[in-house]
Parts: sequence; C-alpha cells; structure tokens
Amino acid sequence: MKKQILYYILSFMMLISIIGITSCNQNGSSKSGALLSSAAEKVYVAPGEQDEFYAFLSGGYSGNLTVYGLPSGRMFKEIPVFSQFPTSGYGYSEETRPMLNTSHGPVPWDDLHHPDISQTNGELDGRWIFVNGNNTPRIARVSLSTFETEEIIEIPNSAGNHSSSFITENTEYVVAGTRFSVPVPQRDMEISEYKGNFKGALTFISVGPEHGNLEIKFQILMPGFNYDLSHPGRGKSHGWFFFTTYNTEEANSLMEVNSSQNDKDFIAAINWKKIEEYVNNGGGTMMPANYAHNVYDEDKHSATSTMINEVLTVNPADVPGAVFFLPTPKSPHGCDVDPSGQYIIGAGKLSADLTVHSFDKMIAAIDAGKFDGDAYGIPILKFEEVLAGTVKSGGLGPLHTEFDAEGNAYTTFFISSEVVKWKIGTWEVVDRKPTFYSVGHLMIPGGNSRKPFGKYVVAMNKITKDRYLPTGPEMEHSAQIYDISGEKMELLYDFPTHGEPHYAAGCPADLLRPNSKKFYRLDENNHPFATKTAADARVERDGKDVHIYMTTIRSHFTPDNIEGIKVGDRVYFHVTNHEQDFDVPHGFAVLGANTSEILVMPGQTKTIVWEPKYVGVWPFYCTDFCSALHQEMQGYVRVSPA
Ligand code: CUK
Ligand code: CUA
Repeated sequence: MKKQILYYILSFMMLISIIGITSCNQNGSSKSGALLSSAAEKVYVAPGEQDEFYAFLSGGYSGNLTVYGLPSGRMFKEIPVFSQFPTSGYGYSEETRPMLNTSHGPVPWDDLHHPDISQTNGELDGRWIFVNGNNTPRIARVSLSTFETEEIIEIPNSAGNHSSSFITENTEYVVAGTRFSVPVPQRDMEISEYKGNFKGALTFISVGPEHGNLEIKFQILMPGFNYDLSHPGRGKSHGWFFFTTYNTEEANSLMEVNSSQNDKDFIAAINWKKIEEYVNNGGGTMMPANYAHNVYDEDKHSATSTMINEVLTVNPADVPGAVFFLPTPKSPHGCDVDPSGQYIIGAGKLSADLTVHSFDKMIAAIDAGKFDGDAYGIPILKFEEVLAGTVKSGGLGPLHTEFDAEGNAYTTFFISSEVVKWKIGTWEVVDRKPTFYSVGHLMIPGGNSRKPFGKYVVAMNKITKDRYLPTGPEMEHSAQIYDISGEKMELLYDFPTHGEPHYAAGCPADLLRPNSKKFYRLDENNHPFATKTAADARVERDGKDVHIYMTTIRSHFTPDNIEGIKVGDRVYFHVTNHEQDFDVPHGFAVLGANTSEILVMPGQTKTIVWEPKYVGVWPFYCTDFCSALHQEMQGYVRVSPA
C-alpha cells in the first residue's frame, strides 16, 4: 500500500516536472557573455581541425547507429544496422539483404539501444562496437575500421532484448538479456499462467577473433522477471555479470498495482566463469531453437544468412554457486559497475536514492551463507550484508551512471531532469546540473570501462521542447555536452540527435583513426560478380535472369547502352567501382527501381535488382556527385516486349 502511495506521489511529481518544463523557457545558464564565449571555445573545432573523441549514439527506433565528434557535436555518419538505408542501399542491395534476415523472415527495422565498444583488459580497444536490436532480438557487430555492420545474430527465447549488448572485459562475450519473460520454448498458453511458467533468457554470445565469429555459447533460463539492464564485472569482479530486474512479482500485466508491490527487486549476479566451466564440462541442455546468423564477408563484399536450430540452455539450479540475487529497492533500471569493479550501482526508478552494492561484501556474504531465502532455488543475499552505501541524491527518478578517472560517478535523473555528480566511497553529492529535459542515459568516453577518459559527459535527453526551432510536433532529441574537467560541471552545448538515442559509447579519435579504411583494393575483390577490367564488362542472360557486369570510374559506366532486356526479366546490375582512392564512391540508380539505389565504395562490387514493367528506353545514372563530369555518368537500358 505504501508502495502505491509512493508511486502516485512520484507520478504526480513527474507530471509537474513535465508541465514545468513546458512553461518556462530556460536556456540553462544565466551566464555572462565572457563565460558563454569560454563555453563556445571549448566546443569549437576550427575548420580543418578534427574532434578529440568519437561518440557513437544509438538511433533507437531508427534501427541505426550515429557517429558524432566530441566536443563539436557534429554528426559524421549514420551507420545502418537493423534498418534498410536507401542512402547506401544497405538492406536493399543483394549483398546486404541477408543481414536483415531472421527466423521471422526479413525484418528491416529494429529498436537499437545500447552500443558498447570492444575491450581488452577492460580498456577500449577500438576493434568493434556491439549494438542490440530490442524488438526482434538481435545483436550486431559493427567494424570500427569500415564503419559497416559485419555480423548480426538473432537471440532465440528472448523478447525485448534490452539488457544488451554489454561485453566482458576481454570481449570474451557479448551479453544479451531478455526484457520480457516468455514461454520457453514458445507455445500457446494462457497469459494468466505467467507466474512460474515464463522464463527470462540471459544469453552469452562468445566472440572469436575473426569475421563470422559470434556464437551463442549458452543461455541461462532465469525466473520470469523482467531483465532490464546489465553490466559486466571488471578488475576484481571480472568473471561476473550483473543484471537489474523488475516485476519480481511476476505479474502478467504491469499495471503498477501488480508489478511494483515488492519494495525491493533484484540485481542478478551471474558468475559466468562458473557457468562457462559447467558447459565446457558437458553441462546444460540442448534445446530446439530457430535463429539466424548473418555474416558480411569483406573480401566478397557480400553477406550470407544461416539458420541455426539448437541452443544450449542452463538451469541456474543445476550450477550451485553461480547465480545470486542482490535485493535492490524500487524497480531498478540502470546497473553500472565502477572502474575498479568493486561497486555495483542500482538505480531504483521510483526512488530518490541510489543503492550501491559491494562486490567484496557480496563474496563474503556468499561464503558465509548470509541468505534471506531464495527465489526458485536462487539464493537471495541479505540486503545489509551486500550494501556498500546509499547515495542520498536529492534527485528523482535515477536511471544511469557513468564514471570519470578521478573516482567520481555521474547519475542521470529523469524526473528531476539533472545530472548528479557524486563521490565513490563517501557517497556524497559533489555537484548537480539541470538537463533540458528529462535525461535518459549519459556517456563519458570510456566511462563504462576500467579506463575512463573523462573530460566530457554527454546527456541524452528524452524531451526537447524549446531547445531548438520548432519542427512540428516532433523534435529531434537534444543531447547536451558538459565539461567535467573541473570540480563543477559546466554545460557547454546542445546538439540534435537522430532517432532516439538511448545509450552511447565514446573513445579517443586516435584509437580509431589509424585503422580507418580508406578504400578496398580492387585486386583483392573476391565478389563472385566482380568485374576487374572494363574489357570484362558484359551482359549475360540466364533464362529470365540477366546479369550486367558493370564497371564505374570517373566519369562513366561500362557498358552504358544496354539492349536485349525484356519485360518480365530480372535484371541484376553488378556494379564494380574501379576507383582506388579515399572517399570516391559511385552510385547507381535506374528509373522505376522499386527498391533503392546503391552506393559502391572504391574497389567494391554491389548489386541491385530491377524488374522492368514496361517497354521503353530507361535511363540510369550515378547518384553520388563524384567529379566535374558527374552529370555525364549516365546510360540507357532498352526494354523490349517479352
Ligand atoms: S534504456 Cu533508454 S534511457 Cu533502453 Cu538503456 Cu535507460
Ligand atoms: Cu559517379 Cu557521380
């Protein structure tokens, strides 16, 4: 009952905060001109200069990942991952369409929340960035050399793949936790039979050194809670993984009355090394499953999709000492581990305080058997035995925490719209600054690794209101950059984002710049339809399929006049770009193509399919302004009656 009253009070305060932000036009500062110009200087990157950091922001329901520079806030690129993207032809070209394949058929969209950069010894190594698709559960690996999506694996038995895609400190695993518990295996059953019957799958995907190396190693079938967010242990807690849970009541309808009765939910602590050992010794149960694994082969410039039909599952009750619950108040959302690996921070959404657990105390409590009962055989640790401290924040609606290198933590508060800086160990609040408005995640470059780089925090806000010129009912979300190099945070700059950025990952530009791909070598192009010389350009018919082996170089296509095509044919334009230089793609588009254009990188081959419906002579052209004679890059296809 008390819980319900608290909920109503919080809902009311949230309403007030939202009404409040519509009625006042705050600009976030009452600074003097001198201070504003010093803020401007801090984000100003002069023409020809480059940013100090990369920032990768999730694109939420755009299904994509966006790349920004810090401190300038300039957007450099949108990387398509789970969504079709006409700008490059991703998901439309024959080479990339298999990337979007799932057990439900092609799903050319998703909801991308959490990017995480690969690590070695707990430090960012800049090889890849992993991202999750929430809706049709998938994990993707994006190369930080080519900035292209290289691999996507679907997650069976999962639904609302939200506590994902976080990685262990040597990138041994990328971890994906289900938000919804569901019947495992899926079957027709009464929804009201949820309690005790639905399961929450926590999936550990091993990451090998090569392309095509993601593999579901095991899946832990947990009680039917909601698994919200997760983070790996690091340093002393390496080998463990932590997941926040809510709805430990196991209600099948999350109207507040049902799902927030428990004063405390849990953080699930998983000793994955122990489970790894268990499955390496033959433990676990192989279950039928059906999921896609899609791999892009850079040498062939094309992707393949494979269906896999079994998955290894683990019942936590079968591995004593591997899974524990840490009671954590008020429906925790964020689950963050500090750079030392000692502290596990749970942010109760319906709370004002942050609960910090101690890893050392957790181990001691496990050794001493200080349990407070169990849930489905999983021991629940005594709250007081694992508590390291409480941050009396004075804010409302804590969500996520990141860290700097000086022993400070920064937590976002959605309801009170602020970032609060506090000291690890003393739990004292050091500073707080408003955000505009209703902040979700925040990001400090390296701020979820053993080596944070500090300097800036980017707050990603859910509500924009008056921050930009109005653009109709929908505004792009507002991100804000704060200087965190001093004792007090300083708001420097607002910049609009794309889609809905939830989380982000950032790293020094110097980590990626040396390995950034400039072009693909034509002599290494192993695409089966590559055309290595203009002399090899040709048209080949195979029944109703017509393959056009086409080359491009500034400023022409070969061949550029194509005849012999008939209505009802399936025409494949295999376009090979012969440029061997940085940043010279050519595009290809043909009138009436109902898919997309394609953008072909130097040295690459890409294919677009065209099914002409009408007799006539139809033009095609290069879509990317590539030279002074770009407008001359054109041709015709003659289509005759069937
Ligand atoms: S969630 Cu969006 S603000 Cu998907 Cu990480 Cu917390
Ligand atoms: Cu090639 Cu424009």
